[in-house]
Amino acid sequence: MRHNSTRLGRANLDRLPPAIRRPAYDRSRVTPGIVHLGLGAFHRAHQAVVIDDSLAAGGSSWGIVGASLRSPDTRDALAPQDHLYTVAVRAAEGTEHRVIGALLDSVVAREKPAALVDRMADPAIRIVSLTVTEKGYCHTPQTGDLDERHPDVVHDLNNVDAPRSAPGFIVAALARRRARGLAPFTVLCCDNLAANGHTVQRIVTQFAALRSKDLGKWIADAATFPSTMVDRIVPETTDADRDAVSNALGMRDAWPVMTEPFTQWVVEDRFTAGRPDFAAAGVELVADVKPFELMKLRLLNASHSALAYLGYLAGYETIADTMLDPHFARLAAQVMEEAAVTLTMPVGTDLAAYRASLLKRFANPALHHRTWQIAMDGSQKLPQRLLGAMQDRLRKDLPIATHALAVAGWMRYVTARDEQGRATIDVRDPLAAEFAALARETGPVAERLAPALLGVEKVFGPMGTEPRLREAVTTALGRLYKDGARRAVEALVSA
Ligand code: CS2
Repeated sequence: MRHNSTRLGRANLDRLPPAIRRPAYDRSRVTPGIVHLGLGAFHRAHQAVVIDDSLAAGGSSWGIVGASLRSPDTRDALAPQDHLYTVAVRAAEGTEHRVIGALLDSVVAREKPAALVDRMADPAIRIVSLTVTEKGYCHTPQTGDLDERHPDVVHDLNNVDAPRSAPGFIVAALARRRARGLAPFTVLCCDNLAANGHTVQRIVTQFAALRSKDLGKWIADAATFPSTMVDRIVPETTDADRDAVSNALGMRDAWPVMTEPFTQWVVEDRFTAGRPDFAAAGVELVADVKPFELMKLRLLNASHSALAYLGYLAGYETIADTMLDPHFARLAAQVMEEAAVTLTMPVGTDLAAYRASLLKRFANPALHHRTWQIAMDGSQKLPQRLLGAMQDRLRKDLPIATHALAVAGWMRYVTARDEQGRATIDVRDPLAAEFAALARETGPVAERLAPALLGVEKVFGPMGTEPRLREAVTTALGRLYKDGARRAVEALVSA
């Protein structure tokens, strides 16, 4: 095939078909201003696109240096194509392709940790942004505190100039800047954590204080950690996606990213060392992101997780497949209904329209978003997605049946056994072994399994002993064992 011989790259941009959008600025003049930790598909389909727009709108000093913490795969795919890659925006009506130029270089932290610290300490770098997923912060999601016994934290405290973890890199680079008399960079968390900026500030200052009290204080006083709400659905790229994009391009892109038309980024405007022209690139700059973050976590992510666990158990491969089942579409709507009353939004926010738009996005038939992908790392996701809303509802004496079924779906899922009792579920979670051991001890009995999992403090904290929560989750898990996910969902939404 023709595209196999040509590779996307600087020298070939002019040979792309006219319908393919490409960088609308002189890329040779762009210099790095941002180091991004966690160079995954989400960053490339979300923040990097915004930066690409802001480069087109002017400022050429905000190019991105991307760092993968562990795997060399992204660097190996993108370096041979001058770090150019395609974003394929998929809708029922068709796909739009856009080549992004904002990523200038990439590094693999594991290979040369000291070089990455150097780069982050360079005065030209004024923002360090992150998408390292929930588990990348080495914290306890339930409390928001640094997990001082996390193996990466222990490692990084013993190897301060050659760290492994995201907090370790941030602290090492900030310490270096302080020693050189430089201002700190702004730390911009773009992960789905509750109060993500505050949470990361807490984790980073706790980490720094373990090195030295002064350093902790300097970071707390001088650095800023704006909170952000990031939103765009980005499924994992498959080989079929690579082929489809390469065909559209007429040349090979080794790692394009797939996404939906919708994109949103709400950011607190607290940047100590300047920032790109975000407003020109469609970013919403606000004084307080918290309500938007909670709205997204409790409406989008909560219903996403509910669909992922229960949909997976019911045998659905993707979110769009799951949404074709009217009972599951209703389930998603019902999770949102339960969560909505726990939110306090600024005047003018149209929550009903937001909820309706989420249901449409989930149903996008062109996105192949696997339930298994979203089901990953539930131990890190449950507190901010489901448990917070349950706690708020219980405080108001409101029922929690829909959220309880979602939590029960997670419990059933982490046993790693499918509805036929076969050990077929590939559970990816930092606590997977602990959950599997508990499930082995209790057996598939709701009255035993539910309390055992609710007792995992890191996930449930004190909520695990709340009697109403216990009862609702145990009842829901009992239904799942008795009737299976499909019938349990149907019964719930028909009640
Ligand atoms: C998903 C999110 O994988 C997951 O847990 O719920 O990645 C979701 O697609 C994004 O937050 C959408 O912005």
